[in-house]
Amino acid sequence: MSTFEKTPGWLDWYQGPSKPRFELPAGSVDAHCHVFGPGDEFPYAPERKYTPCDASKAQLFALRDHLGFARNVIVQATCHGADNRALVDALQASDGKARGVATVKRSITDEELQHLHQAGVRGVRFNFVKRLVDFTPRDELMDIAARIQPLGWHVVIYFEAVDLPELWDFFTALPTTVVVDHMGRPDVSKGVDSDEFGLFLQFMREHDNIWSKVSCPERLSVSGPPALGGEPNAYRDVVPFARRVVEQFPDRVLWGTDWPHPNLKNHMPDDGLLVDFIPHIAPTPALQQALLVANPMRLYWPEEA
Ligand code: 0GY
Repeated sequence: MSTFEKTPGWLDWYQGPSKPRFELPAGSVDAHCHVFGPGDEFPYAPERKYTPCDASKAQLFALRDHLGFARNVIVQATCHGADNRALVDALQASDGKARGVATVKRSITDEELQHLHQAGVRGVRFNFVKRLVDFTPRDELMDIAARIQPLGWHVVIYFEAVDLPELWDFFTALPTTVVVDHMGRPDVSKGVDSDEFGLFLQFMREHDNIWSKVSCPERLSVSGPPALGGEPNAYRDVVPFARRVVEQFPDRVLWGTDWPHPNLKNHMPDDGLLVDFIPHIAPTPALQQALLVANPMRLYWPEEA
């Protein structure tokens, strides 16, 4: 139990997730998840915008095994700022079954980058969601991108759909593979044929270095989860969005649980149900194999892909 006090209203991750009905292909990768602390061992960053509950590496690895994943990609959460110690600790304890995406500052040394690489980091995350981070100047981010490119790393970007027009030129100038978190957070109430989502599809169509995570239906959904014991197709209003991205760009999509689900305000998803969402967005075995195995392996374990 950490001595940090959680943000008021903070929802803890779901205990006792169901066993998914969907059987994941062998070698599946949960390509977006986090560890939080534990705060007493890896203190949360002073500049954080929220204080979470603890979510340890052991708890993440237990969830991986329970759901049937083989590997994880652990993404540095903003509550740890640019202090990647909890991430590195989890990677080093994973027995090669986890790779990471870090947050770094321009001041990072080459030795520190090498240390992260050896631990299993393969990307950096640039966050543009204003409720999560303070502004970082674009020239600083571009410098970081240039530093990590020779390591074969990529850049993960997190932003809201309304901000894509303003960020477009910066994103398309990045010299690496670029992975968008959660489809650029579309407003699903606007519909899959909206100009806003059309712009996102255009963004991917015109730039073949841009990939997308088709994750986080629980974050994007307006219709929400099923009622207890209700129909299994949870978060159905997100299905057309994710399915369109999967079908149009089958070789550039990734999927992740987003465990332990930071900042959800009205419900906490059952991770087993989230896995059951996958066949709705990737309806064929070939699409599932690409989404869950071939694509993440190419990006994070290219030596084994
Ligand atoms: C996510 C989403 C969120 C938070 C973070 O690093 C983070 O704090 O990514 C969010 O609040 O939308 O992908 O975990």
